[in-house]
Amino acid sequence: MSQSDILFKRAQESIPGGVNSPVRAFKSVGGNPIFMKKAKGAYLYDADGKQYIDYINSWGPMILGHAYGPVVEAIREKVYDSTSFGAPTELEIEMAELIKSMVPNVDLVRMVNSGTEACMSAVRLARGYTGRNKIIKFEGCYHGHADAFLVKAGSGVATFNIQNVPGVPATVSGDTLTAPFNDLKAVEALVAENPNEIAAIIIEPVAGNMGCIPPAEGFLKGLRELCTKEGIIFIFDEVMTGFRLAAGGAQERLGIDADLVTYGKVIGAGMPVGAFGGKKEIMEHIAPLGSVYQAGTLSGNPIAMIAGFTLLTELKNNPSIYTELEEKTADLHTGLQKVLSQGNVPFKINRVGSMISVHFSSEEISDFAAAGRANNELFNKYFHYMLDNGIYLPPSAFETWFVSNAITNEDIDKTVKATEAFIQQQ
Ligand code: HOZ
Repeated sequence: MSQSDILFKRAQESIPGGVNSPVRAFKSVGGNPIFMKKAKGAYLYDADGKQYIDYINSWGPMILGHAYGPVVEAIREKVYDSTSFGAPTELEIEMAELIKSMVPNVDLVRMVNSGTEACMSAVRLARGYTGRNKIIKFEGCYHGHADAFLVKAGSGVATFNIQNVPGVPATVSGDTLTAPFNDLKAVEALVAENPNEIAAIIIEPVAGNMGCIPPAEGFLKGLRELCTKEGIIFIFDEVMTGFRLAAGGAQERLGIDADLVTYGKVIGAGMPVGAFGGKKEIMEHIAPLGSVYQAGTLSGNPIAMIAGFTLLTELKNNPSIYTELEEKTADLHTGLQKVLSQGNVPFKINRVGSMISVHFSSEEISDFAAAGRANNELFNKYFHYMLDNGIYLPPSAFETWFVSNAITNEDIDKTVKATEAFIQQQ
């Protein structure tokens, strides 16, 4: 029995399902989760000491790899000044100024503690600002686990095929309308059927919770125009794409401005942080300036702030990081494309920057339905083959892979070779 198996058995005695977030449970891919002990750079080390090349990277934030030296040092120095004040600090101003300098259409930004909180608060603000209740989200997009978002959601909700989440009142979920990702006409129809009732359209500009799905040409532009015309707040959930796809996130990379943007784990360098920000005219409705109430004792926590501030400063000052990340992930893409093409199994690889995923399917994967029609049983086998070979992929086809800049050419070669060996067996 491995240490992970022993720990999993013990964990189930005191933690629901043995895990603190469902996608970690390996429930859909089968087998027991691997318990991690430490990580450095591109590698994870489990409780048995086995090394893995990491393609999850804490679901995004480890852009420069795990235990990145300057981040570790900054935390170490800061922790002696206290782990929490519950009062304002200069560091919070510096963090807000840094975010504004990287994302020009953010005038004001409020720190929270997770991506869920950021998206939940942004939607409340949009509702408070517009005086409307309904929102539109996209099938397979996941904006955290707040009630309003657990409707046709991606990530674990899709992985475990949960149709209706008990505990979410129909009075709340009834105000969440959904459309297929990349289907502008369906959104236009929803807006026409609900005149002056839609407060916000919230979207992952590059979807990452049903595998990686890029926006189709003109889709985000069409949504932007529709929102402007109808007085709808356009919210970009950049929890995964923010500061990863470019210094200015998906907004910069795709050339589209949202009205509100939400951020998550990346701005805490993996610490529990989130934020939402946007135009002054909207943001000044948040308390204490306005009466849309939103609060948090740990918001702007000094340890989380110094970790995020250090990472974002590195990203801002070294634009070559984005070129390197792009090249490395493109090499991985090319390598996987080559070896998978030599097998007998249809497949599609989607990639935007350092977000990439493989679906075993003969059709384009441009929305949730297509992702669901792929051969996800085969993905599960692929996952385990890779795991056995020291490569840690997300334990679901309904998740994107994240590449860190700590990865080496050798790591990429190893990943491609393992994929080749797997596909030759099919
Ligand atoms: N898809 C999630 C991140 N956006 C996975 C992380 C989790 O739910 O634990």
